[in-house]
Amino acid sequence: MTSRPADSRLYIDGAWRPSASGQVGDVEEKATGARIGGYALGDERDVDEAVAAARAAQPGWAALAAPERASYLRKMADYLREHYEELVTQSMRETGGVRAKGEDEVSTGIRQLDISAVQATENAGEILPPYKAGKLSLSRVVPLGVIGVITPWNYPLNLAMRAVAPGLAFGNTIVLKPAELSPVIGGQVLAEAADHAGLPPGVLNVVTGDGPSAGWALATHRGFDLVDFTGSRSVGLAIAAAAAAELRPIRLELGGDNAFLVLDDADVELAASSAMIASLEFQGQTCISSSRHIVVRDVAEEYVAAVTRRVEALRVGDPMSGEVELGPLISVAQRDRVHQRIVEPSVAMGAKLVTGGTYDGLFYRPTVLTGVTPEMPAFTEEIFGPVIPITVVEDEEEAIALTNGHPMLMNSVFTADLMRGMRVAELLQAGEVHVNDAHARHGAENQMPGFTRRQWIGVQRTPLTLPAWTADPAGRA
Ligand code: TXE
Repeated sequence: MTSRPADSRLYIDGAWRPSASGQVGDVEEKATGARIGGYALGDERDVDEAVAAARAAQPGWAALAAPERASYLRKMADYLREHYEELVTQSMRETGGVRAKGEDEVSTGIRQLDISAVQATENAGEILPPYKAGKLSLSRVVPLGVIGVITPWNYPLNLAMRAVAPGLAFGNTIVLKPAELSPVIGGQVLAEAADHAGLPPGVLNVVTGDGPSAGWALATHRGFDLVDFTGSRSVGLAIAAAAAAELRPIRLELGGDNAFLVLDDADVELAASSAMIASLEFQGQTCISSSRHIVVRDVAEEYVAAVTRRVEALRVGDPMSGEVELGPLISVAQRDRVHQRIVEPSVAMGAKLVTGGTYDGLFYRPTVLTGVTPEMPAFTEEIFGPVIPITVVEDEEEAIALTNGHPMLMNSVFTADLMRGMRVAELLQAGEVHVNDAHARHGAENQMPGFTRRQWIGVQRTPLTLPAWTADPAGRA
């Protein structure tokens, strides 16, 4: 264990400090409800100071040679590697994920630092074909400046790192506000890594606190060149409306109502096994979770049976105390949302509860619903819980039509014919589509936003001939 204090602090301008209010919130272990620490409750005073520190640090940070910035990132990665086991455990306790999820989260965070360290030294811009003779035209990649980052609780370390690593690598400075449900693994740990790496003061600042106070102060602060938000659609909408009124730049990554298509020629057993990952990994609390299974009638009965067999065999419990596949949901609010806003109303509207639909505390039994129609919440809402809603369609065409028209991040298509899979993938509106696979994250990690913009510079290399009227009248013939 590091010498981490019981109550985490804010990290502003290279120094650890309590929040201006002096107040501390509870960090809970999700599976047991035990208090495992505290976190400083920052507010707008702390955000103001963090923005000022980031602003002051930015020109110097951007002026460093790219390999120097990269070496700081590598040292941050070293810190995470040295504390790997401890951080996996911290993630499991704070998020309620099983060990494989914790390992994925920490190792992805490390990889993001490694990748960004390389990318920063590779792409400084281009020399462009001159648009007129005698000109040298350059397109430089330059940092946006000071970035505000607000992150969620589901993959706290790597969703923060997805912004922090490339942001820092390209010369931005950052103020990070992690989710209050996971402030240590999603905030304190990044600050520890920065501190360990000797990052210049102000380059990375971490202000923990609640959404409506620290979060909103950050989201609406005018000192940022961009605010990057990952979280719920409702908060994203409020941030977008406030930003639009003042023309402040933002980037939002919200949830998705992702689809899992099983076509008539699919390997049904493979599809059913993949469905466990697609919909139940981390209890379904992932923005890329499949929350609609759209299955062609020819294989529907077999698919429902194959999925149900697997779901019924899954073990749900405390990830720290034994072999389980599913841990607790993150909060009572999240559990109630899944049960009262998705499962119960869908059943009331005619969906059949094949298995699950019950809970004990935060432990929700994985659930299969059949007979789901496009009007039901199980079809129209992002679920963010361990539910597999199955909708039967007649053919591929109907499957594609029903899939599109929803906000989607990632889809899966199961078919024995890879060319057919490619063709269907091209017709789907998701940013990422997997054929015979789920949650594979092909390539997305290597294409993280770097928070950069282009600056074009044109230099006149040869003597310029200007029109006569621009000449000094005193010298005119
Ligand atoms: O998210 P919130 P919640 C979705 C998913 C889930 C729902 C609820 O649908 O069911 O969100 O999760 C900060 N101003 N996703 O309630 O509230 C908050 O402190 C500024 C999808 O936890 O959006 C936290 O740091 N900030 C997502 C962050 O916003 C505010 C992953 C996310 O919290 C704020 C998680 C405010 N007024 C949930 N209120 C994904 N895309 O992966 C809260 N925050």
